[in-house]
Amino acid sequence: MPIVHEGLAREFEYVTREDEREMILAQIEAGDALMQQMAYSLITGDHHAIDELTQKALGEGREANDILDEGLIAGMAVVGVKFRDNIIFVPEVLIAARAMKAGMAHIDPILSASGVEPVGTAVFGTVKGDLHDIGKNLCIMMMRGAGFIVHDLGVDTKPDEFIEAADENNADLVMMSALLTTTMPNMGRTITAFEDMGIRDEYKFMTGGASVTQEFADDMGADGYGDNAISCVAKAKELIGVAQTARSG
Ligand code: B12
Repeated sequence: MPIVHEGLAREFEYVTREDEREMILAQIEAGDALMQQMAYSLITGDHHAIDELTQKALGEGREANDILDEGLIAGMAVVGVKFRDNIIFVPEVLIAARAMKAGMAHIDPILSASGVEPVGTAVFGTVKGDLHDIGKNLCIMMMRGAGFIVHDLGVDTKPDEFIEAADENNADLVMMSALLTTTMPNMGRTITAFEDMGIRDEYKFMTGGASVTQEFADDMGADGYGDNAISCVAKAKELIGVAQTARSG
């Protein structure tokens, strides 16, 4: 269905990159008016509306997956773009994240009970010395929404903790976030710690965070980098050989 929700149509105009317009529009158009209302409520951070609309959609017998893809993730994709392009800032992102959480609270139990085969397993932490976790949490939420099992290691995560968690959870991906110039090198140190243990090749490493660049990620010896939650999911899927779908955001 084309975009019929006026507010959502206005919000969609913030998506200006041609490739993103195409992908996000496909996600939106896969849904109907109710899904568009959800996407809009997510973008505007109306967590009460998301709470009600998610229950309504489930009550109407819609698939949890569809609600996630066509409503919540479609909305969050627009939020990610607006944030990257400095149209909205941290408070708005946090408010949208709270709305996403309100919807996920109803969807999570259904998805985990449905026995859908997870696409992969990741351990994800903010590196040693760094307490910034907003971006990490956003990435984790999108990764989980895309079907990954993600073990959240929190902030100030030491190399040993990454190693232990990756081993214990039989992870495919080790994902690190860092926002400070002073802590970014700890991503490289973490990879080196895996190398020292002789287990570096058992995992794919991904890095990200506001000041991290592709070049820096390459220098650190990472396998992948993403500059936002959308590319984070897309790259994670690429690295473990999962086909891209609209759901990768
Ligand atoms: C919020 C914030 C804080 C909060 C953190 C709250 C929290 N729970 O996270 C608080 C107030 C605690 C804080 C503290 C500090 N901060 Co601060 N903080 C910020 C701020 C304003 C926003 C960061 C943020 O959350 N952005 C929103 C999220 C969504 O974006 P993001 O983290 O970049 O994540 C996205 C991508 O990068 C990517 N991504 C993130 N991680 C990963 C991982 C992977 C694997 C992938 C693929 C992608 C990916 O996807 C995310 C979603 O799109 C930034 C400024 C800025 N513009 O970045 C400064 C900033 C990062 N802080 C800064 C500083 C200096 C500090 C302090 C040292 C200040 C002080 N003197 O005490 C302390 C350090 C504390 C510590 N040890 O970590 C500097 C860093 C400068 C530098 N280059 O080193 C910045 C850039 C501000 C500035 N311009 O000076 N900070």
